[in-house]
Amino acid sequence: MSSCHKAYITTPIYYVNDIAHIGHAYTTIIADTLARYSRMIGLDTFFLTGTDEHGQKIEESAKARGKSPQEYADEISATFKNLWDDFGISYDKFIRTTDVDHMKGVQKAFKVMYDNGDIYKDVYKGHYCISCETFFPEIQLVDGEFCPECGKPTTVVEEESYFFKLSKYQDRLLAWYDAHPECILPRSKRNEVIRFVEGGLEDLSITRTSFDWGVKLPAELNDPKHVMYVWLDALMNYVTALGYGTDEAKMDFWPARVHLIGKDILRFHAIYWPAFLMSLGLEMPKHIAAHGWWTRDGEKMSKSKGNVINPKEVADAYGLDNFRYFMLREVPFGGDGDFSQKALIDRINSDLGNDLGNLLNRLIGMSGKYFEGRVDASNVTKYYQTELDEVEASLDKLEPLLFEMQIHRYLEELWRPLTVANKAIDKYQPWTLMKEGKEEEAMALNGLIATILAKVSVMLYPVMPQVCPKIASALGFTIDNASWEKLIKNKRLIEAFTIEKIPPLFPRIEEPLLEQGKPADTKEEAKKAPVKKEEKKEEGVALIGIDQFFQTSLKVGTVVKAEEVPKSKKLLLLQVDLGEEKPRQIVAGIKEWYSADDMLDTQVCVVANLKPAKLMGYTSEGMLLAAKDEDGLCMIRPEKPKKPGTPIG
Ligand code: ME8
Repeated sequence: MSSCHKAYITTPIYYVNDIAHIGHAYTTIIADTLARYSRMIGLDTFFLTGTDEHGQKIEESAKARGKSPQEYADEISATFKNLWDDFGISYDKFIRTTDVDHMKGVQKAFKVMYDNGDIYKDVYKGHYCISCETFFPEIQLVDGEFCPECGKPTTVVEEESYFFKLSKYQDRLLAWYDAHPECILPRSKRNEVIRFVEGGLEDLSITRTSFDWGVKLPAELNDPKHVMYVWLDALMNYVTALGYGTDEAKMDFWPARVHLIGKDILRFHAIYWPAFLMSLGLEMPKHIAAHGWWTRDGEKMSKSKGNVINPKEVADAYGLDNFRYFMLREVPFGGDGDFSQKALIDRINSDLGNDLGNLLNRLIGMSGKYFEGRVDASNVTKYYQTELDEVEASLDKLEPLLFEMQIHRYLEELWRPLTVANKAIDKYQPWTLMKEGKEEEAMALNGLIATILAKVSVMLYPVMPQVCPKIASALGFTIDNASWEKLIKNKRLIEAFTIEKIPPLFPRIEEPLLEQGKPADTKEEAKKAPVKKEEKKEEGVALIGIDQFFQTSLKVGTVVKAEEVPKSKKLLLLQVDLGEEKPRQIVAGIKEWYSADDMLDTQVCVVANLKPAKLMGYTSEGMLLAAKDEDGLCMIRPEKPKKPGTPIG
């Protein structure tokens, strides 16, 4: 079924309980780069992305916002799609797990697995982490209660459930890993997976009865209280997007060339997914490629910490292609990366400005000064064969590096021809050649530089799809499959052309473009940003987007200690448990209405991601929500007791 002329490339489908941040952008940009490369070299390419919209987590998030799950999913899914459209991501399909065809396909898959005896009904007893949508055996829990992945408390579940016979596939999975050393990339990750599977696989609970927001079982099973486990539903997207179970016209794209994922979801993709595929009688994906984690200032990014980097802000400030280059060049695929504006600026000024942009400027200068803008590469081999050989040797290494996901090495290797070019100018000195009357040699040098720039811009295009066509246009050609064939596959020289002067592509950046040496705090920005005239207002307050709202982290807390702030008429000093390692100290101006005793052991609603402030010498690490009118002030509290740290939204 598969063909080596086809390339099916996927990203994870993103949960709609969060707005897109640079982690999501990273995965999507890598996938976009691979898709663009595949198309450029003439592969029939299908690039899939989308959103994951079912499950308990989404149902709860929607409820907390007073929305139906569908309404809520529609809103957030659109924010992902809009961002990718804004970024020019070249996806061929944006799937949503609430699409009718997807749901039909999942039901079909369930039926196939059921009919072939891989699904049975039993009772599930164990622990479930709603945040990770994952079941954990007791032995894996931290302190017998907390999720080993995200650290949040798990819920004890005892309910009737259908199970998938994962254990049955243990040996076949191990045989697959063994026979395909490149099935999981980077290869080191494959060993982790093998060790996990060798440790023994338990059957997997694949339905739930305690909530409703999911795909129902096939009607034939006549068991309407069950909905499918969100991971079964989600993983199936990779084949339902090609029409599995409905219109199977695109199934000839299967198997996937690569499923791009973050390392957090490797187990689902490298163990559950292949086992499901085996049960369905479908081929295995060629590669599952797991990249590392982006942190900010060394910390995991999360909404509650308020340290999420908004990829749109970074791209708007620094240029989308520069941002793409930085992400792909800075971090070895599979390794973790820390975002800093300094590193981004260094890459732009050094790699892009000095090495690439300056080379183009030098070529424009030389051609203009000596040859009225003409560039002719006819005599390059006569004078500069050594340089050409060196360039071709580097270019030959590129494609395998890309398909092995060594994208940082791909870019590193792609920079060698630029070094060859810059060195050649310094060594042969066109001004000296001209002085000595060696015009032919000087023109050949021009041709060499133009050829190198042309080849580099073709191979850099998948990473920098906006900038490279500009370079190509200055050099008189267009980047497409035909120019790739000529310049890269057939190793030809650039055809004679007259160079076009273009403004510098990478103006030097002297200092961080986003506030405080880091991306601006969106809330602060929002306060400062002038409200556009046409923006609607609600009672004099500017309307904000849902993503701006999500910048605020609201949580339920329990007051575990309360005392008066000495000498203050207004302030109480509270210690509030937000489900974190230690309680937060909050200084609240509520003493006129509540005594310390009134507050002790009560629940409150807290703004959890405010910058700490000092009040009467005490640091306050949050703010309580309260309502005040002419009759006084009252606290806003959850209607029923909730666990400390429960998000409000
Ligand atoms: O897991 N650094 O969705 P999700 C790097 N719906 N990458 C990051 C990141 C970070 N800090 N944060 C997120 C799900 N990602 C499931 C997937 S697929 C059948 C179902 C990226 O919204 C990374 O690719 O939690 C990670 O795997 C993905 O976002 C998780 O997105």
